[in-house]
Amino acid sequence: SEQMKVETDIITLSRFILEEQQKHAPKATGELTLLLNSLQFAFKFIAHNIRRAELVNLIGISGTANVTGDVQKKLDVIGDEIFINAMKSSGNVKVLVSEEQEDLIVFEGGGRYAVCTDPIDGSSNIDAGVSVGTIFGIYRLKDDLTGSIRDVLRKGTEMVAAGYTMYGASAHLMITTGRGVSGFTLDTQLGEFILTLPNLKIPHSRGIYSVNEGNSHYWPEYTKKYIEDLKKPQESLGGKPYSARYIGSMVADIHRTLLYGGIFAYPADSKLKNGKLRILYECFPMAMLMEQAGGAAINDKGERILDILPKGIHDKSGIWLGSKGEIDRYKEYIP
Ligand code: AHM
Ligand code: MG
Repeated sequence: SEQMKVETDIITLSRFILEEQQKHAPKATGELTLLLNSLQFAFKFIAHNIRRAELVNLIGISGTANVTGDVQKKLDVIGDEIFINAMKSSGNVKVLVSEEQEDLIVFEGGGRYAVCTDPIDGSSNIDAGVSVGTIFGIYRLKDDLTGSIRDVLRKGTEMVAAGYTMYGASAHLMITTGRGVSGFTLDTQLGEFILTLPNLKIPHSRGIYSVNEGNSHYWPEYTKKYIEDLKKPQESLGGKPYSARYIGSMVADIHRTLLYGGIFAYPADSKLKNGKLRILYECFPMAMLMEQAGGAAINDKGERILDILPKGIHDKSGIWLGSKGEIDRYKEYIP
């Protein structure tokens, strides 16, 4: 008779979230669970469109510029619309901050949560088929549920969940609700995210650095010195120097860093006084994931990223994150 080796008891994202809630918050209302379900719909829908883009030639300049000044591609607009519609219809989101929207959006009706997102980060890479991703951070609203900027201008430590979905050869979702990091892979046939990396931990150290070295002319001396030293033969690496790896798509660079270890940075410099990456929907979610995976995330002064209090929804910060051992090494150079 025919025999096949089939796993018949897989853990889907929906099952994982329900089981987590039963285990840790049996009296919870289930609103966050519903919100996470709306989120996963947005990820699947965006993944589908990115895949389709090559076929139907969606790629191209849409003619509108987003608030941070870069040229918006059609997929950015589509990703943003998909995200806004999914959050609006979930009924559990009151406030939405998107990289593509200058102002925050306050939805009418209920919802106890605020979501901050970059719907398609790294979109300048799409034409070359490089992986891009959706980054998100979630806050529970403050006591009055009117929904205002106060709900998102908060420290990263106050987030209840954060993560990203990377759209590559497969779609990978990495998520934390403050109890470690779980990794899921989208099975497009089933239409489900399947738990593939339970309780992911980042290696303590690894000889890989990831930074746009084209900006090094503008770096402060201690940053230059740190990177120069990484290029010298390392005793800890059997006499080899560090390897450089930079994709230029944050989600892809962070995904590799989480899995293999190393350090990723977008430093502040004399031109980009606060770096390039946005606090609410780029730095905070990645910092929470890193910490929950056993790594660390700091700014150029060595201060913890999650302790920053943003003053505006699109504020930026220099950022260094990755393996604990690598962050500690960088810290030794900070004057
Ligand atoms: P975007 O939000 O406009 O896509 O820009 C963010 C991206 C990140 O994904 C990436 O880490 C960074 O910009 C790369 O910047 P650079 O090209 O300056 O190295
Ligand atoms: Mg972006």
